[in-house]
Amino acid sequence: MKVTALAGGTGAAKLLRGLAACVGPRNLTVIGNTGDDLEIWGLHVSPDIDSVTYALAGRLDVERGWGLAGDTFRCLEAMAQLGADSWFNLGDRDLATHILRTQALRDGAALSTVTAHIARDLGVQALILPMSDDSIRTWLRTPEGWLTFQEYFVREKALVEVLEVAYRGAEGARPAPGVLEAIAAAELIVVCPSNPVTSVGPVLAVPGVVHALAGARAPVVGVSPIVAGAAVSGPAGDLMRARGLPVSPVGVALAYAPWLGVLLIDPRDQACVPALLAHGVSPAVADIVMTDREREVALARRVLETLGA
Ligand code: FO1
Repeated sequence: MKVTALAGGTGAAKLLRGLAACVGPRNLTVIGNTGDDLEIWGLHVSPDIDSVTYALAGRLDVERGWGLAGDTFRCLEAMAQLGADSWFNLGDRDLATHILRTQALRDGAALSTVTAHIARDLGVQALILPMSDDSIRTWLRTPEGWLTFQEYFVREKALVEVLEVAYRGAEGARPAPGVLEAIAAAELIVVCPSNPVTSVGPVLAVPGVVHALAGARAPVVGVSPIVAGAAVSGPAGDLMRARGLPVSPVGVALAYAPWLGVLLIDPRDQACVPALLAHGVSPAVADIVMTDREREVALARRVLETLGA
C-alpha cells in the first residue's frame, strides 16, 4: 500500500518508523516541514527533515528526539569559546549533513535533490520530500517582537507568549517536485502526531497542498498530538491556543477541516467523540502514545486498519 505522510520532527519520526516497518519503506513518502529551517554558522539546517531522515536510517538519538545517536558536541564547545552563537546544539557528526546540504544549495541544487541524496547515502529507502524548495519560515510574534521558530523553541525554551504565527514566504512558494503527485497517488494519507500549527501548518500553507488533500482519492487519517488537554511533547498546546484552537483532538480536527477523514485519539479523550463526529471527522480510539518501538508499530498498524473500518 502506498502511504504518504505529512510530518514534523520528533512525534512524526516515531510513527514513520512504525509505518515503514508495516508497509515497507519503499511504499512510504514523507512530506516534511521546512518552516523550522534555520541558518546558523552560515549553514542551512533542516531540523525536521533531518529528524525524519535519521529516524528512518535508524540513526536518530531517540532520547533527545533530534540529532544523531552517540554524537559529540566538541565543535559547539569550540564555537562557544570563540564567541559564536551556541544556543542551537549542532552535533559534530550532524554538522556533516549541514555542511553537505549548504554546499549543494550554494552550488545551485534544490533542497529536494539534496534531501534525496542525503537520505539515499544514509540508506533510507522511503522517499523524503521537503514541502517546498522555496524558503518558507515560521515566525512567531511575542510581546517582545517577532522570533523565528528555533529562536522561540530552543533559545527561549518556548517560555514566551505567542500572539501570532506567520509562515513567511508561503504565499509565493511552490510545492517541491513530487509533493502534489505523492498526495494524489497515495492509497492512504497520514497526518503524523505533529504540532498542527508549526509542523503541519507550514506544509498546509504551501499553495496547492490543501487543494490536493481535499481532492485526494485516498482517505486522510490523522493521529492526535494532543492527549488529555496537553501536547504529548513540545509547545503545540500554547501554539494552538495562540491560533484560537481548543487544545484537544477537536482543535486538531478544526486545524485539518474539511479534508481530515479519521482522527486517532487517546482513550482519555473519549469525551471528544461527539464533537469530532459533529465536525465530520470519524474518531478512532487507540493507544496513541508511542513510548517504545512496539507501540510505534502497533500504532502504525492501527492507522492502516482504519482503511478497512
Ligand atoms: N532542539 C532543542 O530543543 N535544542 C537544540 O539545541 C536542538 C538542536 C538541534 C540540532 C539539529 C536538529 O536537527 C534539531 C535540533 N533540535 C534541537 C530539534 C529542533 O529544534 C525541533 O525539534 C524541531 O525543529 C521541532 O520539530
